[in-house]
Amino acid sequence: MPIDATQPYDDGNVFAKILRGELPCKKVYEDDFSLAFHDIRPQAPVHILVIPKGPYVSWDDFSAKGSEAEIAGFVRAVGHVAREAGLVEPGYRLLANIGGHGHQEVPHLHVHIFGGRQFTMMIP
Ligand code: DGP
Repeated sequence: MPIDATQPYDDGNVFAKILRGELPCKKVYEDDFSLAFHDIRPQAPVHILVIPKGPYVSWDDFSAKGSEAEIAGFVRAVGHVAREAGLVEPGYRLLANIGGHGHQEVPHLHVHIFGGRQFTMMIP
């Protein structure tokens, strides 16, 4: 079920559990601000999720409340992960779902990195 992006942060969500090491993930990258791991239901040959380590429900509160260091670190992490995955050429897609209309299901900000196939203008 899509979430309400204005809800308070719930530290029982699955990505909070992954961050605390309570659930496993196939990690591809980690630094002070971010963690990246393979999506459990891949929609492309490469489907990686990048999450900030801070307690942010969505892009909305991260962009409003995240520190400059967290935001810069997270943006750099997304680019780094895509480069390391070899996606810059031929290209890739970034996606962040926000709230109900965005069909966000996990209430911890995540950016999807999709690659390894041709995408259309439509969201996959
Ligand atoms: P979204 O609709 O943007 O909230 O997408 C949530 C994504 O998270 C979806 O592609 C599946 C993925 N996902 C959900 N639970 C888990 C999990 O426990 N582990 C991993 N690796 N991915 C998960």
